[in-house]
Amino acid sequence: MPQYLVTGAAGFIGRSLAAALVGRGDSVRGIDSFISGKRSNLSGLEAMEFLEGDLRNPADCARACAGVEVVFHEAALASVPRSVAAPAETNDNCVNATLNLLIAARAAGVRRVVYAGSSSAYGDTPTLPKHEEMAPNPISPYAVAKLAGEHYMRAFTRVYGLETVVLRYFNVFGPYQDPASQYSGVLAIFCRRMLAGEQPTIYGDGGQSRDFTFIENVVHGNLLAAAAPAEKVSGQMMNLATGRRFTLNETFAILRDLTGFKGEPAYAPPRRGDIRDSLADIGRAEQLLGYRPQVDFREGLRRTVEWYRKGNPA
Ligand code: UD2
Repeated sequence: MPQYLVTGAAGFIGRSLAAALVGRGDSVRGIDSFISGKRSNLSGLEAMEFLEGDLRNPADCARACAGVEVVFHEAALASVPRSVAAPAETNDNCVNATLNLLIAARAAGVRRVVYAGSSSAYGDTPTLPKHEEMAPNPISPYAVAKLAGEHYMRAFTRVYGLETVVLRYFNVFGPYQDPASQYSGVLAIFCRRMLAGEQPTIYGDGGQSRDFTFIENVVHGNLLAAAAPAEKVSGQMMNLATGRRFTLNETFAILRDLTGFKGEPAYAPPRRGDIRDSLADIGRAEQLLGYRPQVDFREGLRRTVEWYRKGNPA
């Protein structure tokens, strides 16, 4: 029986986490519906037991959770603009799916669920850095949906005693992030376009900033969250980020050096549902998990550009 379940195992973050678990010799099951995950992301994960399934379906959740000790819940439709275009779809795949998964996890005797939360929960409040005591202020349907999942986690700990840990990710980037969709993360899109010599588009004036977090830091935080003592972390929510922020204009300049792109960005009107600035206080994850960022932004970008330059994704 696998010890770990990774939902969204064919997606960017799920795939990376599953690879780390498999790499250290753990037994892992992955599930993905391929709505946004890619079959090609499963290559290299042959040691993982894979289920094609959809968390909107309770029977698939039950199959996925059977015999598992710890669940990493990474499956989601991860995009603010996608949720603006289709809020019900985001709700089904984030909120309903998460509730189904929790019900199945409890029924199967899963010990702990580690949940991929989102920095979007903080919304557009001017206070920086964002710390966990701040009242949530979700703006987009996506932010609402990811925040609802957080509340379900805490409720399942309080009411049923299921161990849950919420990690609020801040703009994760790195190898295996899909650059090809209009709903992709900005750095994946910029890497792909600039390596191809195509002009990237900045929505707004480019002064908006993000605590861009390299994927290895997120994997590291998840492994710590799975292993930490329940009395320290169960029912807790914490930021998972770097504690540094870069504007899109700064990011473009760094990428110009890394990719050799010669042009300027195009500027277009700001995106609906966007927030201006995002920066994490990472003190709580440091205190509760012993978390420290392993790879800084520039090094993460360098590795990411190299990955796309090699012709990935295949
Ligand atoms: C939100 C969350 C993030 C994660 C993500 C879903 C915040 C602060 N962050 O990311 O934690 O949950 O949703 O994967 O809420 N942009 C351009 N040009 C492009 C594409 C994007 O300028 O071609 C801009 C976009 O308008 C935004 C910034 O880049 O200002 C980042 O956009 P994103 O879609 O990469 O991520 P974001 O911040 O919505």
